[in-house]
Amino acid sequence: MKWWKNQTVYQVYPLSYNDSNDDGRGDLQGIIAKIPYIKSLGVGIIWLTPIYQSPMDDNGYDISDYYQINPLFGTMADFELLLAEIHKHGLKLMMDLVVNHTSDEHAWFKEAIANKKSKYRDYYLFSDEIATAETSFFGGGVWEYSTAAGQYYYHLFSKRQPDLNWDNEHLRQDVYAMMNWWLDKGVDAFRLDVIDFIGKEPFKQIRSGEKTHTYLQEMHQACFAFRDAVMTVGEMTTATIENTPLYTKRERKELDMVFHFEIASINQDKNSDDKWSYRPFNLVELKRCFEKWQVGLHNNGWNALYWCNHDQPRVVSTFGDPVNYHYQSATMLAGLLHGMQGTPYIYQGEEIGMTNIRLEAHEYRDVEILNLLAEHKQKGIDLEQTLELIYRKGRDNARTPMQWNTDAYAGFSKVPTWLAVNPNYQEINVAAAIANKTSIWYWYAELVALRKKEPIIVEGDFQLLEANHPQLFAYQRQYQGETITVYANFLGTDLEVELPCTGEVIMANYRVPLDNILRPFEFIMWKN
Ligand code: ISL
Repeated sequence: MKWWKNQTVYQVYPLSYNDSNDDGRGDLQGIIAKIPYIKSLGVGIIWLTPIYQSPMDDNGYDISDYYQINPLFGTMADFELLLAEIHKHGLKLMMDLVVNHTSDEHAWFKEAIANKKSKYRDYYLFSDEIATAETSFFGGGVWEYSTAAGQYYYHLFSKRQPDLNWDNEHLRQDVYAMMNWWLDKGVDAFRLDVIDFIGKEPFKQIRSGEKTHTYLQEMHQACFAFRDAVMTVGEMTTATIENTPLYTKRERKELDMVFHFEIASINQDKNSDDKWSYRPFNLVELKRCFEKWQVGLHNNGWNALYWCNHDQPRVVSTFGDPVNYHYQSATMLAGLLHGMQGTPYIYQGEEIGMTNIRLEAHEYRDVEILNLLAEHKQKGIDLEQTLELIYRKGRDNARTPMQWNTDAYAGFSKVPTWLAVNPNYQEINVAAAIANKTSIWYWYAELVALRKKEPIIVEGDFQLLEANHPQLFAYQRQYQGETITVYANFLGTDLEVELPCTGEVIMANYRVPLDNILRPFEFIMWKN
């Protein structure tokens, strides 16, 4: 069995985890101090979002030097200590790799625009005209004029994130050399940012073409094949159940697993690729979507299971009820996901049920939100209306500082923080969660432990029960004569339903189940 199959990943967003040097922003020494905390949750792998040199236009997803640590976060010595401490605690480190694009401050790009003859010109994508009407993820078109270059360059994300030209072989070799440099240092895993786009054909408006597979196979040979056990997860907005096995089937030698977006975008307008569009989610559709991926990848790939990350609003705010049923809804949602097959990802603060935040327009920091505010202002759209969209889906919901205790700034820092702390830190914080044996935190720890203890959670198949029920989320897992059955009330009202009641209750967020009724957000797992 691959070493990560029964493990859980814990995602750290360094800017918001723990500030050790009182500048209002998190850093590597801050993370080092919290490794025992992370370890205590039982997880096996820490995923760090980018900590490389960066002007921070997109909080590190705009890298200006792949070989340097951003001084904001610390030094290379701090990084090496972090890695050593992670290994000392028996944990593994997953680095975030952003190689679809760089920062416009990367030396390659600076040379590319300064000198048409430079070999780096072809590391990026230039055009004499606006070649396509395609729009970028963060608003506006994908072609931006550079006066220095005298041409337009292509960017799928902010205009400060020019896309790399993966058709250039030298670029590819430079990237592989850099990846090997990190792997030689002892990094155990990579999360590959928007990796489906490396096979783009910008002039044909194709973002994820066949070439993505060619390059991933080449990368695999260059960086992973000769090493024991590097774990890789590709983030792909274009992943479907049909194309995902092509990335993850072992014999194809590409990646281990993929983050798809079908659950994360379940409350988005189906006919629109605008993430801000909204359509209330439908439980039957949500269940069917999970079923499709659980059944589709069983013995045919591997799921990356997540509700939350640094780009998504907090799950308890989206699907739960943080006001009336904070504990019940957070634990129900966690139980559903962690009972499935795949590798679960916990995003910092999810383990204590951190929630969304409502800020004033000037308090937002995310480039995507700032672009939206500017665009809507220009179009004359009412600010209140724009803020409603941001409250629901804005990425800063996930990026507020980690809530450690009831001290000023939630114990994250001693000074004003780069992004506001959620005022609910007085109730929702790690110290309170640890002090209360029946908190969300202990529920997560139990789920993480269960995966290590029960092969059925790792290996079992998946069968959705009562598929068309509008309020009940129920499923069964089977493996070698054992069965796990899960029943969950997805809403905040009582639900009369016949419960299976066979076997032993192994997880129950109301502890003692009643007969044939599920209370608001009640979750029960039986084993027999
Ligand atoms: O969150 C999204 C838009 O709101 C997603 O579409 C997101 O842009 C997509 O998931 C890609 O995300 C990754 O690459 C981006 C970076 O901003 C995100 O933080 C990262 O997770 C560009 O590097």
